[in-house]
Amino acid sequence: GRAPVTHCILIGAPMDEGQRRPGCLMGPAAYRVAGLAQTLATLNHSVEDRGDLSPPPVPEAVCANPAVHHLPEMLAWTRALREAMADALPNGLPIVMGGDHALALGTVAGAAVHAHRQKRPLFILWLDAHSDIHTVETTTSGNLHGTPIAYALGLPGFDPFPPFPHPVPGQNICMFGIRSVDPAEHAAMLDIDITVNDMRVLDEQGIVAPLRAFLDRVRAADGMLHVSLDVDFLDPSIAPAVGTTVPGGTTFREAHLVMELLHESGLVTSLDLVELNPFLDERGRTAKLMVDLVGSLMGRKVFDRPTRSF
Ligand code: 4U7
Ligand code: MN
Ligand code: MN
Ligand code: MN
Repeated sequence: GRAPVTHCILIGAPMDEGQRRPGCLMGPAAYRVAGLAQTLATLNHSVEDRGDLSPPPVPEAVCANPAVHHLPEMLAWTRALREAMADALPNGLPIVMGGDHALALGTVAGAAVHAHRQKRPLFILWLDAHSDIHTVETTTSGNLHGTPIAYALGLPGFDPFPPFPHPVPGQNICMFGIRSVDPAEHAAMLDIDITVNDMRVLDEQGIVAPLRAFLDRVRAADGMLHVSLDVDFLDPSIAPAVGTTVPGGTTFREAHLVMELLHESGLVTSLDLVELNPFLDERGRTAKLMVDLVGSLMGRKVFDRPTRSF
């Protein structure tokens, strides 16, 4: 049978102030060139491209950690993305084209606002080499792309950010692909009931069992599911266009299998595509791989087995 059509809402977030290597701001353009909208249309989905956000910077923002940089810009992006996400969710499936991972400070907040309005719990699937659970106070790099999980949990240490609208409990957060955790992050995770499927877990158990276990919990709770896909979830040998390469990432087939299982679940309600740095790409291969993964998430199959009617 034909998959039900989804209304996909593309939102561009051309920003790269959440880390120090310029280039992620070209991400939305690269996804458009790589054919994201066409890929979705081919799968019978309707597509609305809302263009790129360009928030004005918030003047005069300061925090106690001298390492933190671009704080006014990050506050502005967080606010703009929270509103864009909360506005889009009632109308379809928002796909936010980043931009570095600091954009999730806003997208997850917007998803939390919407889930609260729907009186449904929010779940987060974090596909990443990193745990991104620093606070504005604990980050030593000062790069806020390493902080969105702590913000979503409602942890202290986020002045001068607005309080996270409706904090997501650790039990509702599941990480996959983890292979780089800083000491302060490790300490934070020991205090929180959060599922950390690091690469060791995936090596031993594979992708399917741990992912199904999480998706079963989302379904049982009638939850909304925000998926945040960091390019560095993938092994750098297949996805070179990223500033923070960490060896030992997921393979082409593991990543596609995650997307295929997510499609089959029918549970995904919003998606971030983050950390693509087109300046570091090789003839667009990472951008194209990310678009292909979205294709699998949205229903493309290797072999679409028809339901037998005879
Ligand atoms: B990404 C790091 F020190 N933990 O805080 C930091 F290892 O969005 C990396 O997952 C953060 O790419 C990576 O700077 C953030 C580092
Ligand atoms: Mn990340
Ligand atoms: Mn990462
Ligand atoms: Mn990164």
